[in-house]
This record gives sequence, structure tokens and C-alpha cells, in this order.
Amino acid sequence: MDLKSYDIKILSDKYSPSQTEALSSLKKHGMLKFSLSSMISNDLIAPTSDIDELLSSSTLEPSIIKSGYSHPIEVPMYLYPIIESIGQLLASSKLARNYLFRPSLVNILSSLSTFNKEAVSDPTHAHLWHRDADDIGRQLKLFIPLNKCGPDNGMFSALSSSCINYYNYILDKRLILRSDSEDDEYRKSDRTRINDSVLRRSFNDFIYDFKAMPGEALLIDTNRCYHKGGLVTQDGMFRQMVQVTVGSPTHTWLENSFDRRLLRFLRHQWYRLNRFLVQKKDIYLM
Ligand SMILES: O=C(O)CCC(=O)C(=O)O
Ligand SMILES: [Fe+2]
Repeated sequence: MDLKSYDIKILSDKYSPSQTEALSSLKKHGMLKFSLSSMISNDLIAPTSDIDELLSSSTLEPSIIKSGYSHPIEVPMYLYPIIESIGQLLASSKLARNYLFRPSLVNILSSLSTFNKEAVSDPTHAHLWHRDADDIGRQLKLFIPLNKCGPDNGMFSALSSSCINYYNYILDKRLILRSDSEDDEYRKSDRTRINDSVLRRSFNDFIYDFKAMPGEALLIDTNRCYHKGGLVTQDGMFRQMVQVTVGSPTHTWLENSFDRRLLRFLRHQWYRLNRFLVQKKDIYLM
């Protein structure tokens, strides 16, 4: 599947046909591609960072680095103000206001993904296809890779939301069976995720592989779209990714006055009700 790219500047217009077109693509596929080059120079986005230098700025525990999962690092200081203004622009845009209830900038994160043999032979968590549950309903994440990104270094991939109802699941029979006999809680929670080859066999035409050049970004509702990323398959390669999240006041990452447990309970009931209404047509793949 391919996606048309829009200039990020269209978000600053009160009314622009491109923004309306972008909104309908977002509603259809749950995602949208942007070019950031009108707001940020590509040289700034593609710093020739040395991986050891990047790792030394990481705050992560050795156990997580060992397993090769993406780990948090600082957003480069010279980039932060520009990324923040892109986040504010997105949060206040007509696009976000039409897509989300009372959107605001939730946070800006940056992660570093490195090669790990164990992770390549046995992917887990974000390396497997999944949907997020960061809010009751929708959210928007803008993924901005800081280096050129392809299948070897943690490419982000996403499934168009046009092919599956929000309240139905795609499930991987093998991962369900495995989780039944799994003791490791971390692995057990992969139960509702899907292996890459399994999903591609059935949904290849609906998958967007974000082979990114510096200056490109993907806006996606990760609660609604299945997605995966961060698996670096070649030794010595890495991926640095900035992630800007825009959400509603009910977003679970916001420090707000909502009671988290009550929200979780409400979310669960809301899912149950809707799964009942859509008559639970989950798709089991093997
Ligand atoms: O690191 C990636 O490419 C995937 C991250 C992810 O699944 C998420 O942020 O929801
Ligand atoms: Fe995710």
C-alpha cells in the first residue's frame, strides 16, 4: 500500500482543501504521511550520531538494552524546540480537532533501537503487530525517524484501519498457544499480538511500510491501527525515532485529574459493550 505525502504546513491553515483531503485519508486508513522539510531542515534531522555516543545518553537499564528493545534517549537539544512547535501545530490543527476530542500535546519521546540477535530470532512487544490502548478511543502519534529507515534498521509498519473494525481483533493462534504455556509475564503479554509473516500472508495489500528518508514523518492512530517497529535485523545498524503524541483529556499518559482505575474500568466496559454490538468477529490467523 502507498500513502500520499502532505506538507506539514497545511496544518496551519484554517481551511485548506489539502487538510480536508488529509483528514479523510486519516479517517479511512488511520494514518497519514507528512513532509516536514518546510519546517525543519533535513540536515538537522539526520545527525551523523555515533551509536556509542547515543547509547551513552540512554537512561535504560542494561537488561532492556540486552534484549534489544527500543530504549528511551534524550531528544537532541537543538531539535526539541522545533519538534515541540510541530507538536503544538498538530494539536491545534483543524485535522486533530476533527479527529480527536479536545486534542492537546501529550508528550515527546525519543527512542533508540539497536541490533540484538535474540530479538531477531524471537521478536516481542513492539516488534510484533499490535494496537495500543493508551486511551478509551483515538490518539495520534507522529513518528519522526532521525535517520534513514528501512527493513534492516527497525522500519515502522502499519495496517490500514480500513480492513478491520476497531472492536474486532486479529489474533495469532501460535502466540495464543504459546502464551498459555508461558511463565515469563513479559512474553505472556504478547498473546494479543501477531507475528510479521503471519499478518503479511493475509493482509499484505493493506500494509504500509514506512521506508523513511530524513524529513518524512508518519501520523498514525496507534490505538486504531495495528502496527509494529523497532526490530533492527543487521548488526551495527540502529534507528533513532522521535515520537510526538497528541491526545484527548482521557489519555492515560496525561497527568490529569481522572482516576486511572476508573478510566481503565470504563474503557473495558466500553470495549465489552461495543464488542457485543459488533458481534465479535475476531480473525484468527495461523
Ligand atoms: O518503535 C516502534 O517502531 C513501534 C513503537 C510502538 O509500537 C508505539 O509507539 O506504539
Ligand atoms: Fe504501539
